[in-house]
Amino acid sequence: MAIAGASAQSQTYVLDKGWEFSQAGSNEWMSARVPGTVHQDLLDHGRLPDPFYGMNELKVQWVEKEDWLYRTVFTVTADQLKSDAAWLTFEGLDTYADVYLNGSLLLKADNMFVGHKLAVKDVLREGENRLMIRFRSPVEETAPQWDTDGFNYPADNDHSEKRMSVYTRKAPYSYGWDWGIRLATSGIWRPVKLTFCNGAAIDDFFVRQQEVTEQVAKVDNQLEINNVISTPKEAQVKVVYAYGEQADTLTRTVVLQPGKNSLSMPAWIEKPHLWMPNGWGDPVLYTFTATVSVDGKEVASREEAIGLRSIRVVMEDDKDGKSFYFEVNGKPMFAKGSNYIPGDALLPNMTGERYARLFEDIRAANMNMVRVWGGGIYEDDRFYEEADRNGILVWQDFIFACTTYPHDPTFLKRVSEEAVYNMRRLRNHASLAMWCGNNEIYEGMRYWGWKDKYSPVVWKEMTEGYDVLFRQLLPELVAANDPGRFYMHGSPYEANWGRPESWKIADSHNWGTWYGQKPFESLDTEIPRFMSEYGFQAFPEMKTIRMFASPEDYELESPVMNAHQKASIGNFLIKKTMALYYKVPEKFEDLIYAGLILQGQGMRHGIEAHRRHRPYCMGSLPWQLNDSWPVVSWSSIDYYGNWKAMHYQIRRAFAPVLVD
Ligand code: BMA
Repeated sequence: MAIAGASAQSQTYVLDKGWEFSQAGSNEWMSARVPGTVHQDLLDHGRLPDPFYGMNELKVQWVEKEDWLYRTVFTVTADQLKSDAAWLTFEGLDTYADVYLNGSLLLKADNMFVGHKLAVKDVLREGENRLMIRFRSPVEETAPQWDTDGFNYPADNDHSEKRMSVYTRKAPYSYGWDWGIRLATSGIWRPVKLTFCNGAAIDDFFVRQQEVTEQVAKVDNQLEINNVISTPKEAQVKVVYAYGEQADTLTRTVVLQPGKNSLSMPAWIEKPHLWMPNGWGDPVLYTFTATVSVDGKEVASREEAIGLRSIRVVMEDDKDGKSFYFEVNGKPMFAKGSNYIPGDALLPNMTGERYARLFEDIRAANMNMVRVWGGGIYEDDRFYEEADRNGILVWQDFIFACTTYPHDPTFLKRVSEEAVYNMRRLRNHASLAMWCGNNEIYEGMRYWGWKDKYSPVVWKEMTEGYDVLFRQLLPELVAANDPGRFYMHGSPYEANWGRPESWKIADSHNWGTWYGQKPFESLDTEIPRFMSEYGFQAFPEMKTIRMFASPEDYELESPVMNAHQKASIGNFLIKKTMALYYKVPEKFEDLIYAGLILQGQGMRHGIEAHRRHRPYCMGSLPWQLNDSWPVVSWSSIDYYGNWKAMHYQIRRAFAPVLVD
């Protein structure tokens, strides 16, 4: 691929062309998509059957056991090589990846959740440059860890005999879940970029909101400027913050030392236009632009969309127990939302249009919050941009769910890197409301029988590991890298759905209407302070079932339908609850239809109960919003974006004014 024109200013090129891939050892090269995954590339070349269809999931499992190579060639001009610096940026490599450029090993990546910015000026050549990445099998890579650990982690959503997912910083759901296909992918899942830089670069621009009221917004513009030449240089740094016709400017003249320079440029904005959650007003976004000029010439700039607002999570002991609610711009907000899982089992298939549509669906259902659940990923930038634009608060879990994890030094180092990387990536977003350590690990440790399953020595390891990760490391990193943002060790904080006393404490996951086999009316009395999960399954509509099954499969327990129902007693629970309310239809299509109505009515019942108990209860987040492939699940929107009856019912139940 040829890279166009040189310039005195910095230039960034996306390296998305000319890629090829090959199974290691085969030397058969085929064109590849970047960003992408090996599964998508094999599908494109007809080497894999559609994994979402029928029982094809079983036929594609071999892919995760292989190593895969990706390569491309790009051209660099003599002018470009004269730049002061050059970087190759990988925004995401999935997962164990050795990166070679012109024969030189640049990087050994081991965490899907971090990006890498590599200095390559000395490795680049005029003319053709060869980039190659070798992805090692995520399961073969971790097999020695599993073998020497001596025990099997309680990660029972990992649909494999040896639950190796815990060792790898890779999306947990890709190893299978109780709504998830197992597609343990490899590949260049986020963009690759090449930058030539002259003079200086803005490595980071954090608009830290220190205090925001209707009278004033006090922000600190924190810049990290990289002077890429070897001598000190005088520079003008400018920050412009603008909304509509209004614009203000801060300027500073500084001497940039070679390497990293940190700069703080505080600003007060009088009577700011506040960013408001959906339903409260406009989610106003200011444009903050930072520029660096040397000798009167602009050498670097960076723009951020900033919503000025205050968000406080109020978790305090009170007469009833412990509160849990979001206070936005000084006012308590009843959280109306849902739990989000990754939008696709093949993540690079998520397009900007799909993110935009997702947030239209969230907003249309009168929601003001979405929880990014810990078994998925730290989402794409586009996800948070949409959240900012739509006034949707994001509850962000760190990516840990439903199992204990190792806490050896290598693991902790990877976790630190990913936490810092993602906090720095996301902390400017107005929508980012909180960080939560994990999903349901504390709950699992206390109530899922793990203590009896493991020896006292192993159990001690596990409980110590919990404290190290979620009560020490992550909160310390949040305080240092995203000061002021609320952190909680895990969700639920303490409550357990079988123990009524605990519902008085912070957030609850109430699985009574599902695992507990209780009627929806139980939600009228089982009122938590904040319901962060509760749900009921339904099959997707027939239109979606037809996408993965043929008429001969249209039976509740047919092998194909069972391959798309990952919750072990799911069908039994659907029918059991249905029998409480309706005559259970015999015909498959009718059962599917009745199930959709049932799920919608049940969840609406819950939301109404939670809203009735405001302010004791201050939030209702059904499990779950969406699907990552066509499947039977708790979702309100299916994989293809079709609203289930539940999403319509949620829209009604979350209406601004509800007559009950
Ligand atoms: C919840 C989630 C998921 C799971 C769901 C349904 O508590 O956190 O782990 O998919 O239950 O079982």
